Amino acid sequence: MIRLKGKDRRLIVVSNRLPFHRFVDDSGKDVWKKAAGGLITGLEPILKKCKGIWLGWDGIRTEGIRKEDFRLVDIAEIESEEGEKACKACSYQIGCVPLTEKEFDEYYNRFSNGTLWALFHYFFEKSFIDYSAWRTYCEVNRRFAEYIHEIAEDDDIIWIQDFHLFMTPYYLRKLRPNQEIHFFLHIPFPDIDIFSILPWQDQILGSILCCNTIGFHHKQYLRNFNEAVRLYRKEKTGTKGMETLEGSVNTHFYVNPISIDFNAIDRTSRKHEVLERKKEIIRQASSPKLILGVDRIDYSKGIKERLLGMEMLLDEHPELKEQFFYYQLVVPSREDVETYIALKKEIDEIIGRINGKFATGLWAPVHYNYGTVTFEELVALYSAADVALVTPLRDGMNLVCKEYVAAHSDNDGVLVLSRFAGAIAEIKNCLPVNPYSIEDIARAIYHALHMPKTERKKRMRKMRKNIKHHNIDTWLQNCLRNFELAQ
Ligand code: GDG
Repeated sequence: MIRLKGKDRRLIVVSNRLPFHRFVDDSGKDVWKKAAGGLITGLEPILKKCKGIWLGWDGIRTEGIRKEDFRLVDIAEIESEEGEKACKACSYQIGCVPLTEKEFDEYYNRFSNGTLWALFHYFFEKSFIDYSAWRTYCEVNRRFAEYIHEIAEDDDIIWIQDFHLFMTPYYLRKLRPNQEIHFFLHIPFPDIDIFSILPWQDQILGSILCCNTIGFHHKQYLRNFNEAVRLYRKEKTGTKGMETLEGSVNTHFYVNPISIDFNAIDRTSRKHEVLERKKEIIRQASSPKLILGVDRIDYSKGIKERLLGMEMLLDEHPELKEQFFYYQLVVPSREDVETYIALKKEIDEIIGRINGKFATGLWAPVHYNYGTVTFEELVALYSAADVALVTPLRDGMNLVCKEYVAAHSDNDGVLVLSRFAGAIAEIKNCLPVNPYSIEDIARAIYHALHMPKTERKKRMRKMRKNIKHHNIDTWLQNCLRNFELAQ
């Protein structure tokens, strides 16, 4: 429960995906696998504390939409691939919203990822306009709204997350004129020149303006949004075939950068098994320095450019051969989307070329892991790494950089961070880079590898203090303060 406006209220978080994906095994039994991603990292600690419900797609593509596919499941009851422990510690409910194969393709792959993700991350040349995909996106967003309507009580706080569900507030407001509905955007809100490319900008603005609050990670995203709203209100042509609901509430906008459960990561980094694993990783790396990259596979994360920076560094500084080892963890994502398949192939080829070019005896500069690791393993990797390379070409926030800092309870380590990650506004003691400039990346790696220990420690202490102070609890409290301010 969450205390808001003098009452204890149930929280219903709504996002495209649930924190667990469902699989059906050979015997027809449901098996759940923990999913990884920034939204899950940010929101799961909140659900664990407040209980409540998390609504989203469970990962199964159905043949049609049947009533029994919508269901509420208690996390403590499900069988997960990782073993019982993963679920027994939690006790919130998940509510499954089904998607068909066609909807998965049009709503998720084509519209959410192909159109919105690309455009909102400034890759307008990759973004495409597909009317059929837009219609399916609206149908699926309406389905989410109808399911929320079915299970919600009047006093529940409905908190809709991210760009996959831009149209859900509109359909939900029609069904529930007096419900408290909030929205948080986890990706950048782009400049007006980019946003205006979208033929459905009015519908999207009209829909999210049906919410009581809208939250952003960065003040620039709010500035861009304000400009879009100003033009929308000035030139208003109507929301094209939709009843105008905008104005039914007085929407409050706010900035609140999401964070991490600092204490949980810090505590994990001090655990005996994690410290042992850290030692083992350092031994296995068998080079004086370990550099780490952790990213979901995505062109916006700048993995390719980072590898080219690494290649330039080794071309210009052959004396660095055998002096470091670069471990790149790439988390599979959007594996059905053509652009992502092509990106993976390109990354594979670049890594092959770099290793072929610089390998000596038993040493090769890049170790590449395409998959996911457990939370403990991730913390061990972070704390073993002397340098973290977090160089997205554009990122709403980026939690990996904050996790790297939280895992360094030894107060050591250097963070190289992109100027285009939302996190740069808060993390002042990193080494900032232009992620499009491979020269800049090469220079920053060189600097990071040669930074004196006293400077490393001074910077790391300051970064830790900042992130420890603005953690996931303070993020939630700030969001709730903004919910209080809303009508
Ligand atoms: C979106 C926005 C914004 C990664 N590999 C493993 C694993 N992870 C976890 C990391 C981190 C998360 O995934 C990735 O978070 P990011 O924030 O870096 O990126 P997105 O997934 O793109 O998230 C982003 C975020 O939403 C929140 O608002 O910051 O800008 O794009 O937490 O730890 N976790 C585990 N194993 C892995 O192998 N356990």
